[in-house]
Formats: sequence, structure tokens, C-alpha cells
Amino acid sequence: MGETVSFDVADGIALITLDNPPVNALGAAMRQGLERAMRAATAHPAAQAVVIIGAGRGFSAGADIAEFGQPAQAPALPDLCNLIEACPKPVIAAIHGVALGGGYELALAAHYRVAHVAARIGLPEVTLGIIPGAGGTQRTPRLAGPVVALELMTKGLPLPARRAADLGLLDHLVGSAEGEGDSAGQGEADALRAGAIAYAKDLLAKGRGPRPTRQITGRMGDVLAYETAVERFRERARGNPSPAPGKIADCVEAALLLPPDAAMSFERTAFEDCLASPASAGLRHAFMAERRAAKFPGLAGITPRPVQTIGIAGGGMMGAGIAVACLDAGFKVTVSEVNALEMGHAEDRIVAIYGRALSRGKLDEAALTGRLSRLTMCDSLSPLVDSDLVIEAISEDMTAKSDLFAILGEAVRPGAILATNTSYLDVNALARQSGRLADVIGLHFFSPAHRQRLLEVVVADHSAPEVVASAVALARKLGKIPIRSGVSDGFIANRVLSAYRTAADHLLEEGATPYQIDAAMRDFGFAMGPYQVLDMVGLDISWARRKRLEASRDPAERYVAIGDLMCRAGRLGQKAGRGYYRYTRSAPRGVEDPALLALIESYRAEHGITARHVTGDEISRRCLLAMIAEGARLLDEGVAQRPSDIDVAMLHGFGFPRWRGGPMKQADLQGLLQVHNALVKLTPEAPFLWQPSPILKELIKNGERFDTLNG
Ligand code: HSC
Repeated sequence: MGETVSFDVADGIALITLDNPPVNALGAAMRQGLERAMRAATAHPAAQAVVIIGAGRGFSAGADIAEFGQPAQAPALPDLCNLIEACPKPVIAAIHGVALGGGYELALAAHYRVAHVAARIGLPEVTLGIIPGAGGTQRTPRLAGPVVALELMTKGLPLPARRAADLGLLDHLVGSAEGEGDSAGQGEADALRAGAIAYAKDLLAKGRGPRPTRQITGRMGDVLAYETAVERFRERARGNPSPAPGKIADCVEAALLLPPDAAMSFERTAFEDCLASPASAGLRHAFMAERRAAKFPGLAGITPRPVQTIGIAGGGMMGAGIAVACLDAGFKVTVSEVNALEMGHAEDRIVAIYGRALSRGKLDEAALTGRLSRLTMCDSLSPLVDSDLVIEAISEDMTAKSDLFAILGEAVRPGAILATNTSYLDVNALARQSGRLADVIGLHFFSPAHRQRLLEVVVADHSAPEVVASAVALARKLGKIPIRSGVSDGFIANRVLSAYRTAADHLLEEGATPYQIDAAMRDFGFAMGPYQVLDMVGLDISWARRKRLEASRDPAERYVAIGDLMCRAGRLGQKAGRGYYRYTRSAPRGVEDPALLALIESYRAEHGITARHVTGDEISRRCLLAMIAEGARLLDEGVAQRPSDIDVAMLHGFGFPRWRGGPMKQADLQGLLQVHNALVKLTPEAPFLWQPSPILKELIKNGERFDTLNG
């Protein structure tokens, strides 16, 4: 027996247990073990029925995503599912925790499905750019009908057990509603095992035998009804860069029209087509990168400092968002402002965030009361001094932050952690101001802080390992994705963003319009172009940074002053009614503004620049190259610990299209030599932006890719 699968026969029932922590992914060893166990159960004279159950947290999270792209090892999951379905003894899948993707397909191939009420099932393959490829597109419509199957597979969202049972996707539920929705515990697994064995015995007592899903046709409905639903779906899916949603619809259609074996082959080909698509490469990379990001070096065996109470200095937009994130995660939170008036405004912001959540039905009154009972508002710093963690979230001003850190360093209880939410400033300098080097760390939240999942954990030169471990633990509790950054102006995400904007500004200076640049980057996959975003956040923010860096800027650096001119002319973006676009009551999303184009024209004339023709392709290519070049510099400098963290920063911080995986993944897909050569060609134009970093050359020399550095 494979060590990942155990097999036991008792009282007429063969119990097969999947045991491959942490999520019972169906890797090769598990598939081989399960195949052997199924054959043993089939042959065992005392076994009259078979129950397949998961050990640990759940049934199975599906195929092992890390195996995709590796040489295939038998048995393939679809073949294993067919073996289960063909078993001459009734097979019962017993589900607790989650049965997702190939995990649920395994359950679909069983003859009966029993689940704990707190379990969730789903076919989320579409989020990885693939389709259920182990019979899921064929067996789901047979149980729940083609329209439900289409929705389940194209949305990829998990269903709670009760809903799944209502739809015919589960046969029997066990356990009490108590703790429903909580993560799977031992009690849940025990209740499920007993319930599934009892269910199996009941089947035998009633003389019910195997019930192959492929033979069930009652809910298949008529083809015409499906065609109407699928037509609407295809309309919505138009333009999706991933082929998976369309292929899922094709496979369901095949289930309706073709004999089962032919339709299964159709599914296999469609799965392989999707797996080979660039969109799937990007989406699978994003999934793995997000999970890898939380692995910080040097924390093995380090115990985080306990954090139960959090103080937040500053209740502006960021402070209020951070407060909500912490309250939602169950912490006791104290927010301080400079006086009673500002304290009232801060409280209003927090209440407004919750008001929106209430009106959208994301929260009920009871939950809101619970959260607000853990919130204390105050108009001085004193109530923060007993907190386990204090997060500074005041305005981005080094003098103000330095003064605050000096006060916090003196006043806050020894052993507490002092964090800054700065987006750019020197965390080492703030740590020195506090006089408590080991206690200080950066926690850079993104706006809106209660919703954005990215959290840059800025590890200063002397941050204690247990302080870093506490930050990672905090991120997990807040449901955020932490990435480790060293101290550097703008850390990871803002530095890559700045390179992107600089490349765009160069093209603007040379002849492109902001509207062309925005359109090209939307075509690339961003929801908004760089100038739409600048208008939204306000041009004064980046202007303030440029002014701060003015004294230290290398005079040889190419500098585009169009943004500065706009700020001086009061074109600060949406809030001023004009920026790169013009905003009116009838055009709140902005329209092109000839006055801005005239301003750019006169800037070019003043600087002796003759506008050249720039294509959309050149725009997206250069913007991407600039992001890659800056990402490589971050790796060279040791600010980012791995390329995939840079991808996560751009995916979650600034809306880089997920299906492209991130800038560093794009570099790997394009080929590093090609990237390097393009950068070399551009270098004379602006060396500080385009000069390829040594790490790029080193990887090429060794025949490696950025992915090699991801570990
Ligand atoms: C699939 O099933 C394809 C099949 O339809 C067809 C195959 C046919 C092939 C045909 C060939 C001819 N694999 O998220 P967490 C790891 S595609 C490998 O932090 P949570 C994860 O990386 C799959 N590893 O925990 C992490 O590793 P670490 C469809 C997987 O409690 C650890 O588990 N299934 C993995 O927040 C913990 O993960 C899905 O898309 C996997 N499938 O959430 C489900 N799943 O410890 C994907 C997880 O080293 N998984 N890991 O950091 C999830 O949604 C979440 O992980 C869970 C747990 C909800 C399971």
C-alpha cells in the first residue's frame, strides 16, 4: 500500500483513508496507493462495500497542482476515477472539510456521496485556467443537470454541503449544524466516518448496489434548454483570455450529445489544451506564488510575540481601514487621533465602512455590534501604551512620523511591537528614532486596507525574528498575503509601479497620448491604465514624493516634468475635476481633454521634442520591460527575497492581470535572453530605467529562469 493511502476492512466495510497532508492533494503516490487500495477492496472477500475518506483537515483539494507540467505518472486521475466507478461493490465517498477539483471528481466517480454538514465541495479548476479533467464536466451534469453544472464549473466557487445536497451533488449529510462553516476538526471527521459506515451498511441492508454516475441521466434535461443558457454564458465570457470557461461549456455540451466514453476523451483533450495555455501558466503561478509568499526565511522555530490588542495611531482613510481589518479578525482595537474633532471623523470613517458592509448584506447587526464592542476611540496616544502592537498610520511625513516614533518608543510597554504603515519612508530611521531597534517593523497596507489582501512586511536591519514572525502571523489572521520586503524607498510594489509609470511618462513625452497609453494597458489586461489610476488617487501624492527625492535625484536621470506642470496648473485628478481626463457631472468617469493634450504639446515644443508615432504594442512591451527590469534590481539588492513575491505585489497591489502571472512570470514566459536584449537596446535612452541588472545576466549564463529562484 502507498504510504499516503491506508486500507482496512472491518465489519464488511473496506475503509480507504487518503492521508497526504496538508490537503490530501492527489499526487502520483496517492493515486498509486488509491489504485492499489481499490483493487484490494474489490478482491477482498469480506468487503461488501467501500468507503473512501480523507485523514486530517478534509477529503482532498484535488490534483497536485505542482505536478502539472511534469512528466505524467500512472495512473492518471481520470483512469483512477473510472476504476472507482466500475467497482462491482458500492463505493461511498465520505467528505469532510473540502472536496475540491479532482478531490470532488473522485467523489463524483464514487457511487454515493456522504458529507459532513460543515463540508464544502467545488470544482475551482477554472480559477487555475483549466477545466475539471477527471470526469467532472461529465458527471456533474448527470447529478445536477447541465445548467447547474455549467455555473458551478465556470464560477469555480465552492458550495456548502447543504446547498450541494439540495442540488443533487451530495446524497446524505451527517453531523450537527454546530460549528458549520468552521475549519474541519477531529470531531467532524469522527462523526463523518461513523455516518458513512452506517450509510454503507444501510445500502447493503436495502440491497442497493453500485450506481455508476455515468449511467444517471434523469437530470440531463433537454439540449435546447442548455443551449439557451450556454448562449448567454458565451456572451458574458467573450474576450476572456483563458480558454477554460468556453471549454467547460463545450464539454457539458459533449456530455449531452456524445456517448460517455467519447465525451470523456473530449474532456481529456480540452483539459490538455487549457493546461498548455499561457493563461493557465499565469493563473497556476499566481496560486503557488501567493502561498509561497508567506514563507519568510529564518523563522523556523521562532515563536511570535502574542498579539491580542492593537493600537492604531491615526484614523484617516488608511488607519480606519486597518482598524476594520483588525476588528474583523477579532482583535481589540484602539484608534487614537490628535483631538476630539479628528477622533470623531475617524470614528465616522469606520462606521461608514461598516455601513456599506451592512447595506450589501456582508454583515448583520449582531456581528457589527460585536465588532464595535472591541473598538475604543481616543483623542490622545496614552490609551495605546498597553497595546501588544501599535501601528502608526499618520500622514506620509518623515518629520511627523519620526516625532511619533520617538514618543511611542518611550511610552509603549516593553515587549510591544511598533509598526509603521509608511509606503516609502526609511523604516530603519524610524526604528532609530524609537530607540527600540528590535521592536520596529513596517506593515505596509494597501488601500482600502480592510479589503486589499496584500501586506508588505518591511523587515528593518534590526527587526527581531519574533517581531517578523508576529507580522506573518498577524497577516494570516487578517486574511492577508504577506510579502517580505527589505528597507528601500517604495519597498517592492511601489518601486515596480514607479518604473512602470516612468516608462509610460517617457512614451508620453515622446509622442503617445495618455489615452493611448491607458488603452494599451487595458488591452494588456489591467482594469485601468496608469493615468486613470493617477487621476483616481490624486496627482499630488506622487508629486510630493518627487519633490522629496528631488535633492537626491541624479542630474543625469531622464526626468519627465509633465506631471509637475499639471499639478502646478491644479490638474490634480478626479478630486479637482481635471487631471489627465476631464470629469463632469455627466462624465464622472472622465473624458479626454484637449486642454491637456495642448499642455503636453507645448511641453514638447519647449523641450524641442518632435512627437513620434507610438503603437499600443510598443507601449505595453516597454511598460512590462520596465517592471521586469525594476523587479530584477529588487532581487539584486536583496529587497525582494524571490521573483514570485514581486509578482504577488503587482497582482494584488496594482491590478496586474492575474492570468499573466505577474511581470517576473512574463519574463520567464518571454525568455530571459529576449528580455535582456530588449533592455540592452533601450539602455542608451535612460540607463537608470533600462540597464539590465547582473542577476538577469547570471540567470541567462546558467540557463535558468526567474522561477529557479522561487525555490
Ligand atoms: C485539479 O484538481 C485538476 C483535476 O480536475 C483534473 C486533473 C486531471 C489530470 C489529467 C491528466 C491526464 N495541489 O491554501 P492553503 C497546498 S486542479 C497542491 O494555504 P487553506 C498549498 O500550496 C486542483 N498543493 O490552505 C499550501 O502549501 P504549503 C483543483 C496544494 O487552508 C497548502 O496546501 N483544486 C493544493 O487556506 C495549504 O494550502 C483547487 O484549485 C493542490 N491542489 O486552503 C483547490 N491545494 O503548505 C486549491 C493546496 O506548502 N486549494 N495546496 O504552503 C485551495 O483552494 C486551498 O488550498 C484549500 C485550503 C481550500 C484546499
